[in-house]
Amino acid sequence: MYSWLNINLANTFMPVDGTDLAGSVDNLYIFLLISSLIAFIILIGGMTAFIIKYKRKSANDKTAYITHNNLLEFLWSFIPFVIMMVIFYWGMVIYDDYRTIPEDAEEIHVTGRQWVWRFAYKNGYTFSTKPASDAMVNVPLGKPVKLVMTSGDVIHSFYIPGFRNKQDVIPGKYTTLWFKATKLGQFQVFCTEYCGLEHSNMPATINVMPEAEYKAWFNSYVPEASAGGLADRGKEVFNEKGCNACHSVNGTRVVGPTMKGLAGIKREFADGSSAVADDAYLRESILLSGAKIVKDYPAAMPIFKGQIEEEDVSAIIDYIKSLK
Ligand code: HEC
Ligand SMILES: [Cu+2]
Repeated sequence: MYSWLNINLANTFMPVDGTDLAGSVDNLYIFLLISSLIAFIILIGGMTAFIIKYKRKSANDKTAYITHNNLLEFLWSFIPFVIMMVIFYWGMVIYDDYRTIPEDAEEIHVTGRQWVWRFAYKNGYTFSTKPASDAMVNVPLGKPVKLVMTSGDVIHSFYIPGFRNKQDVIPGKYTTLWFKATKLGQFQVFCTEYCGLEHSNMPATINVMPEAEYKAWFNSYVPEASAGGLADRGKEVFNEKGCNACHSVNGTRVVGPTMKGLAGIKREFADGSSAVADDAYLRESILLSGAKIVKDYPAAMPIFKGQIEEEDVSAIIDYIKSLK
């Protein structure tokens, strides 16, 4: 692309593009850069030319007194308007792609803390970026990957320059980021929200592997005997915290609703509103039970905010999702 310039303009200014999204972001960026450059030349060049050409050379120089020109005024308003709308629409299309997460995306849980990232896979594989190790965030080539992220303390931000996407990681809620890697290799992750002393030293590395290799790695990982998968950990916490006293996992009603088949269904609340039981809803129900009271149930659930580690909340949610 841009071979008429004889250089790959995009990669001259930007890190290697590891996703299709990166390519589209770069194209828009190049368009903005070039259209700004052309506008700059016309504007500043024109101004300079007129200054020289129409310089008043003596006191009795007569210059034309022009108040307005309808055609010119229309053109210099309408042409920039059209260019702005092109930029708006182009940006909207890219943004839509960036925010619409494919249904079949691989899910990885991410927790940010001062000053470490922790990753948890469905198969029970978890690792932290500190103390320093060679562990990398393995992801498959050409398959959508969804990061479900939260923070254990302050706001962080998960930025993958090579993928041209980033998302704030916020305490008290889940945010998501997705990508589909189109190049093999390693991509650097930075924290891009100032989060304290070691903020600049909070890297992680994404490792894009061929799909078959990723699958083999994913399936061959055997969690340590005590740990089990993410859902297994969730089951442990569920029983440890006494959730099982009020919630069954087999469909029967105890004090609260059963967890069986809850994930993804529509819930109706005492106040007449409703919502889909997605990750965010489950998280809120677990930590801040009073926020939404399920219809026909008592507001009997204790508040668990501050009682359960973020990692364990993710594990419980995974457990609930496994109870089909
Ligand atoms: C003292 C009983 C009690 C305990 C203990 C309890 N819950 Fe609840 N829970 C309830 C009741 C009652 C409701 C329904 C009313 C409401 O929405 O608050 C509920 C609602 C929920 C919901 C929303 C369910 C739905 O159908 O939409 C989830 C999820 C949930 N609890 C998870 C948990 C988890 C996880 C734990 C343990 C950390 C837990 N609960 C501990 C009583 C309890
Ligand atoms: Cu930071």
